[in-house]
Amino acid sequence: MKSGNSLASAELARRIRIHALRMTNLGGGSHIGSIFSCADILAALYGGILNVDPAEPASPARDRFVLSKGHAGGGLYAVLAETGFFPVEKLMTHYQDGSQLSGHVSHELPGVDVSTGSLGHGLSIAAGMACAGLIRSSSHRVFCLLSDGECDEGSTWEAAMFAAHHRLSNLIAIVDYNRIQGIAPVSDVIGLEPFAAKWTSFGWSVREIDGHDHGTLHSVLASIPFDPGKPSCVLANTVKGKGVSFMEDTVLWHYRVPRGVEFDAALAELEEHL
Ligand SMILES: Cc1ncc(C[n+]2csc(CCOP(=O)(O)OP(=O)(O)O)c2C)c(N)n1
Repeated sequence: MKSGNSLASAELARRIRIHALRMTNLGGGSHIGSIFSCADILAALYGGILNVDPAEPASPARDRFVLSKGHAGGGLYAVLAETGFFPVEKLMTHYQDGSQLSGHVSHELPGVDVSTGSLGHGLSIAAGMACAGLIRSSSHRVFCLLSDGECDEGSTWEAAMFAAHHRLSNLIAIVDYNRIQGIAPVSDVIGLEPFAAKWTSFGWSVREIDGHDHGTLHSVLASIPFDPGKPSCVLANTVKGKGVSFMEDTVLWHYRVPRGVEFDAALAELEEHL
């Protein structure tokens, strides 16, 4: 049975997916599969884990969140709007000329600290923010959501070494492990297994979870840091395109724009569930 927290967070994830579907349909740009893959993680973070306040988005004490897989910006915008950082109506300007809601994440919006989208940089930025927090004895934490494709990049592992060396226990990497990149499965590009063992050997404390299970997301993310003096890594096993049957686990829906009958069918599935 789902607790109140995880029920609310599952409903938030469903709203993120519905907004993102409409936003990508209207804007004519996508990464819908990437957004659906991490919608549950975003919902869990903003639905009770992150210490953030839409009334005071720049509070020095706030937890920081870096969406390193910045091409899923539509999902971040949707959860920020749903949790009160800006009006929900603004979401429909996504991908439009002159909009603050660019396809990749823009820090022009309240609640966003870092512009992202050039893959492979987010963990380095997050590690720097976490290091600064420790130096200043601040209690805030820094959460970074990465894609598996970014773990094929050397910069990610350099940041991982830095974080362990500096004992950044206020840093949390969540990897959206959907096993598909932009044009091929991860295993065909550069395989990551044994993935958990890699993070462990780099000095991180690791938990492997189902990244769509809200109860597990909440309980694991609430138990950070997993070990004193170590950065924490959550390997979240996910399905690209999760939530719409014909989009799930397909490379095609990494960037295809949902239109016409496909849009209608996807919306019907999302509106039916929960
Ligand atoms: C440095 C860089 N190179 C290329 C791209 C273009 N690009 C956008 S998404 C993507 C791959 C997506 O796969 P993955 O990183 O695993 O993310 P997922 O959407 O599956 O979560 C690429 C190569 C980019 N954004 N940044």
